Amino acid sequence: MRTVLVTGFEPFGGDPINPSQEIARALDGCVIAGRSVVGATLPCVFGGSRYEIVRRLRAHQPGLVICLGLAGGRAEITPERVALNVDDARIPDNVGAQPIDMPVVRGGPAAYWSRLPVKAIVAALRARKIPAAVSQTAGTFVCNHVFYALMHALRWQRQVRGGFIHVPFLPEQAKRGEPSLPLATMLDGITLAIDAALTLRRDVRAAGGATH
Ligand code: PCA
Repeated sequence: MRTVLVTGFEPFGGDPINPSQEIARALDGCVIAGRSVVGATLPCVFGGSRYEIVRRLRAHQPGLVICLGLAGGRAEITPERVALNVDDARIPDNVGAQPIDMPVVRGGPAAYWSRLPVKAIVAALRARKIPAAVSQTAGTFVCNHVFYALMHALRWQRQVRGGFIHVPFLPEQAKRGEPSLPLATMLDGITLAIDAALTLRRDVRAAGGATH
C-alpha cells in the first residue's frame, strides 16, 4: 500500500505557530482508509521548500500527497484548484528572499490543475458542518510555489494524486474579528479530505462553493 504524504509549513511572517505544521505533525503515523500517513514540515523558503518536497516524494513514494498551508483571514478549509507558475512575494520568506514576477519553473506550463477531487472534498466537509470552499488561487507566495513544484514533479506520474489545501488561523493566533478554526476541526477536515481523495474515483460536479 502506498503511503499518504501530508506536509505543513513552519511558522512565517512573525507568527509563532502555523496550523498546517500542527496538522501534519498530528497526522504523522495515523492510518486513514487503510493507508499510513507520513507528516512532514517544509521550510517557508522559496527554493528550499521545493527541494524538500521533491526529496520527500523520492523518499516515501506516496500514492497521495496533500500539502497544507496557512491562509490567514480565510474562514474555511479551502482546497486549491490550480497552481500558477509564478513567485511574487508580498513579504520576505524565512531567509529574507522576496522574488518578484519570477517563474517557479523556467519554461514550465503557466499552471497545473490540482489532482484532488476539490468539490467532493468541500461537499464531504460541509456534510459534517466543517466550513469549506474551493479556492481559485493559492496566491503567489511559498504555498503556491510548493503546490506548483509538487504538480510539476508529479507530471509524468499520472497515478499519483496530489494537491494543496489552505487552512485558516487557529483561534489562539487570530486577532480580534479574524476568522479561525480549532485544531480539532481542522484535523477532522483534513482527515475527511484524505479519505475522499483515496476513495473517490472522480470529483463531483457542483455549482458554487468558491469564495477565493
Ligand atoms: N502559508 C503561506 C506560506 C506558508 C504558509 O503556511 C502561503 O500561503 O503562501
